[in-house]
Amino acid sequence: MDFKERLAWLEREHEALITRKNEPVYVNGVYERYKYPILTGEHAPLFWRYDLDEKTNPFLEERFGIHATFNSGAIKWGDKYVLVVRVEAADRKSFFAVAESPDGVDNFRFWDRPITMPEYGEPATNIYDMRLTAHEDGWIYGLFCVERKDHDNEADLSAATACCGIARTKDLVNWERLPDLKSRSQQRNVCLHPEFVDGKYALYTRPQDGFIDAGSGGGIGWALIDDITAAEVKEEKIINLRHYHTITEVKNGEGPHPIKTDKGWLHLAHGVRGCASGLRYVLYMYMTALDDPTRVIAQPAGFFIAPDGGEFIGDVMNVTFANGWIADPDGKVFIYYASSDTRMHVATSTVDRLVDYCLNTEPDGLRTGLTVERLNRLIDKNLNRK
Ligand code: M1P
Repeated sequence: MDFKERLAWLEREHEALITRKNEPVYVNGVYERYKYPILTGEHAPLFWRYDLDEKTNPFLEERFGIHATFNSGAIKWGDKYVLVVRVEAADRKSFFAVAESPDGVDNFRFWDRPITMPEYGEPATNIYDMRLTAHEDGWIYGLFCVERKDHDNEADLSAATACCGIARTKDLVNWERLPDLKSRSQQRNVCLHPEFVDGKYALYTRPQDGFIDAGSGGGIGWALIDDITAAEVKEEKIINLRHYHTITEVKNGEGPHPIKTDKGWLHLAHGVRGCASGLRYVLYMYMTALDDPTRVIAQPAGFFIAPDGGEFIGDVMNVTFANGWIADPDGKVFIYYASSDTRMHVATSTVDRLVDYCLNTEPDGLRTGLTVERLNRLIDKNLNRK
């Protein structure tokens, strides 16, 4: 193929990928999963990946590898479903880019340019996993993980620190960077609650002992912040605890900000456990009281979404992770989740179905005998059905 033929072929393949119609394939009553990922590295525009000038790139070689697209924040933007995607280049650095779809499932297409995120303090080595919140103060906030080299451990090339970066915008293009969150511990998976609580900004936090290890962190935390332009965690309480021999034994973390319903706040989170093949990341849900977002009122046993089929495979195997969902005014919910730190998927449900799932699925009894009792209650109910 000469340059022109190859370019025409690339353009055809790229357009076919972006416009491919997705199909719901897995139905458990709680949500629908879809056959194809909604975003992959190959969805990135060709003009990000290739020098399209025949004079400087006669073989039409890829000049900028886009390796993965995952862990996206989400927001409804006018009538568009918009993701702020963690895009990882072949050099392992991730950055944010916006992709939009007309219906929340199909035709996700990247905006022309990635987000140029202003720096704060020491320039970040990496930034990722933005949680978007349209706050009642009128701004859209993006809270994300900022990774820097751990200068106390220069000799260890993988020693890093994690903290929460904070930026806000009115148009998703121009971002005002605010100071990073001050906290006694390292932080990842921090998310801003959409409403003021007692007149203050409220954060879901995830205190951790080190860059990877949540250790004594205990679970998902909560902190009230006086001034978002100088945010500091002064007091932090754990609102969603981890437990031995559960899906959250090693770590957990809040996903996107909770959805307000008339029965309480619906939360989506991830839980991590260890096994012989490494860490296993699954999604779970819980609900908190409307008048007190820190009081858990329901938490179904086990996972809500776990890796399935090809989702097991990727850069970091056996991972499902979500930091974005969109609830439409008609009650439809689009759950955006990533598999194995590689690609984005969607699952669809409704507020009513998710509330029903949370309120009517029994909690984890934390030991096998109670799991069998729970199963027998369901069997009795069904076998005694008239
Ligand atoms: O690799 C799996 C995930 O690991 C981290 O999540 P956590 O802090 O809960 O361990 C994050 O780096 C996340 O981006 C990643 O998907």
